[in-house]
Formats: sequence, structure tokens, C-alpha cells
Amino acid sequence: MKIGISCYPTLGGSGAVATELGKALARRGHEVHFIVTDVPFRLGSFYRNLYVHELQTPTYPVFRTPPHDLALAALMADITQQYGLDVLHVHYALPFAICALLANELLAPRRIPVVTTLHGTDVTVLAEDRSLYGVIRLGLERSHVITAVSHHLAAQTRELFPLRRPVTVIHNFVDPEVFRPRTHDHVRRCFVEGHERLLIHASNFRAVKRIPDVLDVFREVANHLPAKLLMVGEGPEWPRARRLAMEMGLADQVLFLGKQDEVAELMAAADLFLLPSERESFGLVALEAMASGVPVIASRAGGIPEVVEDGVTGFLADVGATTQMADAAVRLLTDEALYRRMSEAARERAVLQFHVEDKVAEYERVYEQAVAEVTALGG
Ligand code: GMT
Repeated sequence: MKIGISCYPTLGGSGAVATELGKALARRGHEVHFIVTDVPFRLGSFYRNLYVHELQTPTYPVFRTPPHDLALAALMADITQQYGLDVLHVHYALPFAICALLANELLAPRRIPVVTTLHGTDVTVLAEDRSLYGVIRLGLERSHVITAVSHHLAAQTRELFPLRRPVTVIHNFVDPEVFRPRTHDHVRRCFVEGHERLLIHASNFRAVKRIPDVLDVFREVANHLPAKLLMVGEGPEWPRARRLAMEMGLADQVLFLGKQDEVAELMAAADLFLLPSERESFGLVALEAMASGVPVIASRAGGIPEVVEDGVTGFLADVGATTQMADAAVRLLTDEALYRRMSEAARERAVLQFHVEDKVAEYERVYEQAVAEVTALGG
């Protein structure tokens, strides 16, 4: 098939999922066209069958703000026509489902099937701010297939929007060849001495990630055993987190690495992954840790329990229950047999339940469904 993909190309789970999906589809022989504002951050090298079309938004003095979304809709229509795309797959209802709707109006009487994947914030943020409710609902109603990355998010979506169509769940996925346990420990040696434990957190440092909880859990762990914490990524809470780490007297033990390309190597070098989020529709990073053989200590928020099996591939606690999380972490790090069991179970669950090839096959079926629907409508 010829597939157009639009997503937020900057740091974040939805961009990572969309980019990995595009790469996997191209590997499977599809022709993939990214229609984006920037080159997606996880794209890395070039790939056969994969094209990137970067948006050039016109700027004229009369525009108070550049009309990005309108220009993106026009580019979607243009690329659809030029390359004969079969389907548009947009990640996030806002603005992409609306841009796709507009592209369809531009293409009329032809119709391009639109698949919209919800990743979380477009639905969860709405619970607080309903000013864009009608716009998002329109984007969803006009999509031919809607997917969500977890059952939790699908249920939330159905609760918020009285939609006529079902919301299909396709869990996020991981490439277990990329995120895998690694035996060579040169990366680990960059951060810890032989006897020290290495914990890791990676995110876009938004308030929902509860960064102070990450530090609290780590402090309690470090009171019991020698340890370091890697903080990977950047975002609005980053300066506050650094300050807090200093105030807590953890400046030498908490290493803020910022944005990193080789997350898979860092992940595999760690002993435990921390994700105490307030909200999380899925928790892709937790899955990537599991695939690397790294058990996860997380909150029982949103879709996380669909990823991390409590007591099997890590431990879950209520949001904010940092002492419980720290106790679980210490237990895991001091019981070698338990650690080994969980590490193996984490890897096994990631490979068996969330393998990239299985999930991409599910997306292929969804594309066919969207095409069939438009064909039936005479599009
Ligand atoms: O978590 C973030 O802040 C980034 C956000 C995004 O939009 O990229 O991630 C969302 O989508 C990811 C991929 O589907 C999920 O793994 C994350 O759980 C989800 N984040 C939230 O729901 C807060």
C-alpha cells in the first residue's frame, strides 16, 4: 500500500510510535510518506520506500500566526494526489484528523481513507479543557477508523465522545532487536562502579510524569544501597527537577543526560526503570525497558497495567505512593533470584505481546478496513 503518515515529529511517545510504524511498514514493502512539520526524531538513517515531506508554511505579514494546519492539509492533499496514496494515518486527533478531513474536502470527489490513532493527551486533556471538544469530535467522526493505544484510552474516548464507530485497540509495540538485553557493560561503566545499582527514568519531563516522585523513590532506594539515577530527555519540568535534585542532596547521584539518541543502549545498561506518572495512556518507555530485560516500577495509572504486569514484570503502586515504589525497588534489587525472574519475564512479555511485526500487521488490517469502507461509500 501507499501510506501517508502525519504525527508530532518531536520528542514524545506518539512520534516514536508513528516513526517506528512507518519504518516497519517500509521494511514490509509498503511505500511510506511522512507528511510532517520536521523530520521525525527517531527516523535515523534512510530507508527504501520511505519518504519525508516537510511542511513549508507560508508566512505573510497579514498572518498573525503562520497557518500551519491549513498548509499541512494542503500538503496532505497534494502528496495524496501526486503519489496516489491509499490511506492517511494520522497520530493525534488534533490537529491531524482535522487536517485530513480538510485534505479530503480538497480532494473531492475523490476520498482518501483516514485512520486516526489516539495517543492520550488529545482525549485526556479534553476532560479539563473542553474548548476544542467539538473540533476533536468532528475529526474523530470523519475518520474512517479510530484506534487507541490501550483499552484504558479507548474506554476514556468512548466515555467522552458519543461516537458511532468503534475504537479499535492496537497496543503500542517495540522492536525487540533494537531494545534488547546487552551483555557488554561499557555503557554501564560510564555511570556506575561495579557494586552500584543503576536506575533510569526517560520522558519529556512534563508535569504528568511526576518527576519529584522519581527523585523521592530514588532517594529512598539510595538510602538502602549504593545507586545512581539516569534522567533521560528534556521538557518543562527539567530545570525544576535539577534544582530539586540539588536541594535533596542528590546532585552527584542523579545524572541529567538530556536528549539522547542511543536510548536503547542506556536502557539495557540499567537495572530498573521508574515511571510514577499521574497519567499515561500506555507508557511506551516502560515497554522499551521491559524489552531490554529491565523490570519497571510504575504507578497504576491509565494504560500502564496493560503493559507492566504487577509482580511479574515489575511492581505497580498507586499514584504518589513513592515509599511503596521504593520498597518494591529495594526488594527487587536485593533479591537476585527475583530480579532474574522479573527481568526474563519482562523481556518475554515484551516480545510475545508487543512485537512490532504483530502490531504492524494489525495496522495493515485496519488500513484495509478503512479502504474497504471508503470504497463501499463510492469514494
Ligand atoms: O507522554 C507524553 O507526554 C508524550 C505523549 C505523546 O504524545 O507523545 O505520549 C503519549 O503517547 C505515547 C505513545 O502512544 C504513550 O506511550 C504515552 O503513554 C502517552 N502519554 C500520556 O498519555 C501522558
